[in-house]
Amino acid sequence: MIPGKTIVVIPTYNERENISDLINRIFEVDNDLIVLFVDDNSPDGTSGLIENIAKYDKRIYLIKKEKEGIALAYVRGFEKALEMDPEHIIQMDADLSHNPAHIPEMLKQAESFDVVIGSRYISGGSSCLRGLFRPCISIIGAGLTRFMLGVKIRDVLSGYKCFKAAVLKNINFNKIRSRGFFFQAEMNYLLGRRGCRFKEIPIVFLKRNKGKSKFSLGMIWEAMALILFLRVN
Ligand SMILES: Nc1nc2c(ncn2[C@@H]2O[C@H](COP(=O)(O)OP(=O)(O)OP(=O)(O)O)[C@@H](O)[C@H]2O)c(=O)[nH]1
Ligand SMILES: [Mg+2]
Repeated sequence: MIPGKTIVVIPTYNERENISDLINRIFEVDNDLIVLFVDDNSPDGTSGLIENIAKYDKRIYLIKKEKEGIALAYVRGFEKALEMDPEHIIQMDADLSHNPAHIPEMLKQAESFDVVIGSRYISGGSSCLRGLFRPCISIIGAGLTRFMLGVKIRDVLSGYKCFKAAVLKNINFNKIRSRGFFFQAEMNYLLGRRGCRFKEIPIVFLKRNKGKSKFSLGMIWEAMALILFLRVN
C-alpha cells in the first residue's frame, strides 16, 4: 500500500494497557498505515505513553483534548485525518475488540464501496460479548435503529469501519448530535442519505481483556432520543 494513504483513527480513554499491543498488531498487518489517536486527557496516562512511542515512530499521531465523549473524539480525529489528505480513513476501538487483521479486506472492499463496516451480525460474523445485557442492548439497538431510520445495515452500531475520505469530506460534522456510541448510527444515516454505498464484512468482535468499558446507561437514553429526533426530522 502507498504509505500514508490510509489513516486509522482510534479514540482512547484510559486505554494505557492496550496501546502497545494495539500498535504492534496494526503495523504487523500493514507497515504503511498512519495511526491517529484521539485521547480525552485520560487520567491513566494513555496520552503520555502514545507521545513516547510517537517520538520514535513517525506513523503515529496524537490529538490531546478535554473529555467530550466518544463522538467528538471521532469528529476531531476525522477532521485532522482529512487535513492529511488520505484516500481512506479507518476507525476502530483501542481495546483490541476490533482485530486489525480485518484491515486488508476492508481496504479491498473500499475500492468498490464508500463505507465498509465490520459486522457482527452477518453470516461469518460474531460477538464474544457474554451475558444478557450488552449483547441484547446491541442487537435490539441495531434492530430498532434499522427499523426506525430505514438504514439497511445489519450492524448499524459497529465502531469498526473504513470510509473513502471523499465521502467524509461531504459531512458537516457540526450537524452531528450524538455524543455517545449512537454516533456510529448517525453517521451511517447521514451517509446513507447522501447516497453512499455500504458493504458489511464479517468480523469477530472480541471481548476486551484489559481496561474498563466506557459504555453507560446514559448512552442508551441518548440513542433513543436521537432515533426519535432523526425520525421526526
Ligand atoms: N477520546 C475518547 N475515547 C473514548 C471515550 N469513550 C470511549 N472511548 C474509546 O472508544 C472506544 C470504545 O469504547 P469502549 O469502552 O471499548 O466501549 P465498548 O466497546 O462499547 O465497551 P466494551 O465492549 O465493554 O469494551 C475505546 O477505544 C475507548 O477508549 C471518550 O469519551 N473519549
Ligand atoms: Mg470496547
